Amino acid sequence: MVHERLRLASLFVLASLLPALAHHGSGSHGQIPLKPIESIGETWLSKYGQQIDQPFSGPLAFSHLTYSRCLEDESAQFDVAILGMPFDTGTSYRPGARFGPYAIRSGSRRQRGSRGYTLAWGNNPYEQGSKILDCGDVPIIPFDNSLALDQMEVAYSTLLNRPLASNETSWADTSAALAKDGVEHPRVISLGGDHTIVLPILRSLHKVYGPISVIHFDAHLDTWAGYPGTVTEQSRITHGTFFYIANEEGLISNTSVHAGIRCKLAGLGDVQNDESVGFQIISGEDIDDLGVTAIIDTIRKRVGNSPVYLSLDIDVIDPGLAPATGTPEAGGWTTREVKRIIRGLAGLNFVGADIVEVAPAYDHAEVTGIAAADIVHDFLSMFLTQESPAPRRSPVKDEL
Ligand SMILES: *[C@@H]1O[C@H](CO)[C@@H](O)[C@H](O)[C@H]1NC(C)=O
Ligand SMILES: *[C@@H]1O[C@H](CO)[C@@H](O)[C@H](O)[C@H]1NC(C)=O
Ligand SMILES: [Mn+2]
Repeated sequence: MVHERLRLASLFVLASLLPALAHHGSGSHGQIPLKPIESIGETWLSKYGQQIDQPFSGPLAFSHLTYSRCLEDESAQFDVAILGMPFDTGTSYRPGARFGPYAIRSGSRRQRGSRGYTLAWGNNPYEQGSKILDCGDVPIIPFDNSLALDQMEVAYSTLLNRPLASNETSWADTSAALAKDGVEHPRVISLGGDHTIVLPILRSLHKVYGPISVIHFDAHLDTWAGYPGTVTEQSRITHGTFFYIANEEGLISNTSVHAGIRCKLAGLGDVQNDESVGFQIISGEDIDDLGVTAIIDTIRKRVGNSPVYLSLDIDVIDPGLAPATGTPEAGGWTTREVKRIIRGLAGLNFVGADIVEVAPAYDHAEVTGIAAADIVHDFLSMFLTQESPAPRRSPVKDEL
């Protein structure tokens, strides 16, 4: 029976190909025949005109956006900037996240603004009246972390303080009120880089917004006070301690929340320390016992109307679906679950977001880069959609 179906199916495929094959052979009926080059003066432009890049052609910018060296080109204006932070000298285990911005951009090649509509969100973030630019990478020094942290903070502040490209962004109503200077600031989506990059980002955001809440997706707490052997001031700053330092510096508020925690701990002392840093824990297992809706409600309640920063460590996703990361932990959330939770967070007062710890040397078939790029698309939707879409079926005919 199966065999019979296969045979029928292949006959059908063959039958549908025949006209095309015949056409190819004769080169005449129906379609436009390919004209030979008519003169030596014929150029690509005169023959083919302006073409958009194929998904696999063209320079590497996020989602085929304009790539602009915004740090140096002060005339570059945007409402949302994508900024690479290729830094990985704060990692405790496998290095390689300095290639994260490259991998996320590469994973985004099948995305583009003109095909940005998703059924899940019911909109296209590129068509909400905001100007989105790929602002390139910060050229971070790989030999001196104190210098690297300063470079990242200066770069972030440079973009954060650039005037908006337009005043038609969806967040414009509330954000001026949140900023200390009463001015609306652009949003930056940072591509890490190891998780340490969030410390200079929070330092920069604090100057504009004061203490902010953090929604932190991660397998790990990243609130530890230090690692054994980190005796100098600089060595205290790592991808597992930056939130502790951020709290010491008064950068974050005590209404922050983790989502997806499942790493092994030294004991309950780690949890007490985490609380004192300002976090509430939603564990990886909570998704089975509470479900995504309760997780979304918990996060929303915790951060309320405060200015909020979202930081997503790719290791929150199960290593089976996102293997390319420095400190993988078994038993994580699916990409779809993470996307669902993000979709439940629209309308909060987001002041920025990042995705970190993508280390493509450990990837297979780009699965991690593609997942990360897809989540960046969700960040854009989250920033530029006023309210989370209601749970719904795919559009039925009368909705179209
Ligand atoms: C946006 O609004 C601000 C404050 O009202 C104004 O100074 C600025 O020129 C406006 N920018 C654009 C692009 O309209
Ligand atoms: C945060 O700190 C303030 C001031 O100390 C306190 O009133 C509030 O209850 C704390 N909130 C949480 C969620 O711990
Ligand atoms: Mn982390």
